[in-house]
Amino acid sequence: MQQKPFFDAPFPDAPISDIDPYEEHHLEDPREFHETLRRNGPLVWLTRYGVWATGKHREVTAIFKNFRTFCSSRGVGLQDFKTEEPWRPPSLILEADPPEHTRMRKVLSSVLSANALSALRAGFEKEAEQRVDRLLGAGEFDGIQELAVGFPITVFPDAVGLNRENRHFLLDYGNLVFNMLGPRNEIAARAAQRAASAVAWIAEQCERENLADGALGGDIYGYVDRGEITETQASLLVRSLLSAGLDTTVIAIGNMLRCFADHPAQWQVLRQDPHRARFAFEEVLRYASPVHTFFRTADEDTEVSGVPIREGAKVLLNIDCANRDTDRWPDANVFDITRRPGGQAAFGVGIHACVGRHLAALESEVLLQTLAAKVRLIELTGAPVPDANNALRGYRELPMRIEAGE
Ligand code: OVM
Repeated sequence: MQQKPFFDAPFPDAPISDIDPYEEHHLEDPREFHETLRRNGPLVWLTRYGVWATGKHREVTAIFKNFRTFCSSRGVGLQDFKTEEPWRPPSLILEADPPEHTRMRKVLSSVLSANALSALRAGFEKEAEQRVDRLLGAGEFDGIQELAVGFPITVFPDAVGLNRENRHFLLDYGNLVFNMLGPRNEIAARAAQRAASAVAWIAEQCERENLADGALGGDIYGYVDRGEITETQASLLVRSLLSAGLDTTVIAIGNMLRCFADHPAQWQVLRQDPHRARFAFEEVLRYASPVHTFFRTADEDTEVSGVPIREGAKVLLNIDCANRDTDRWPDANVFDITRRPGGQAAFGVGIHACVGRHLAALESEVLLQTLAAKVRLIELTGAPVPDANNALRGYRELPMRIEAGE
């Protein structure tokens, strides 16, 4: 048998663990890893990878906020871009620090502002209604294929301005991007195999001539025309939309369906007052966070909550554990859409907090409101099949049915 790697603790008496959070069973069910993080907190050294890890809300938030010491330009996965070659040209926004990050962020945050997106709502509603009406007569169906994938895979590429062919490549690509944030394990290898044709296809879709006018992709190229960014930068910013924009919302919607199927009383609370959809979505993100892990890299010697961290150290930030931290929310393990889940970390915190969150919220909110208006009951009809991913946590299959009701 192959010897497991072992990285010595960086100082005597450092809290250490040999757990491998990237084993498939931990990715599918993180409770044991979360327990390890809590028991050894606030930071624990993972001997299998030679990285620090935290799942405490306080430390996760503090590290996200401290973007000068804990940089993103050395990669937000397990790999350090300073010593290892990234698998693709780094993202100009995700894998960048100020001041470069700031300029790119400005472009994407105005293209993706709540205001700029409001024109999309009516089209999203129409698509959601047709889809839900069709499923009401369908009996048993797979909630992942029919709703979590089916809805965003139509409205999102339309919003960006992609043409209609080969849209399934978007899922393969997003899946690869997130898996490549972890170790080069079996899961990452399978993702790379599946996405073999997607990588070149994505690069092509990012070119100006393949993007419809009057959609988000074209809006990004508008900044080229005004001399604010280069053509190459625009294509990489479109690549960011395509990398981060689909798999994340697919998983969020899948997790949302599971949350309400498991908590029928909460479904009734929402149906009484569909305007709660926006808060309900935030609570889903807190309770079942789609992105479980991002890393930061210490760019200088520092300390966090008394733990010394050396320059070059990677820190694993376990977002879904932080979002279940009972020091932050005493009833963190209760799914309650009436809470104000302010401070939930699923979109990240600080300068890198999700720039597409308004689009994600719009998609989820429209679907949720449509379901709330037409559906009395959301019910699982079989066991959900988890989808192991090095950075995302969601389902591959969700057998379910929905029942009509005013
Ligand atoms: C990007 C990118 C990729 C993955 C995730 C992400 C969550 C961004 O290419 O910029 O944010």
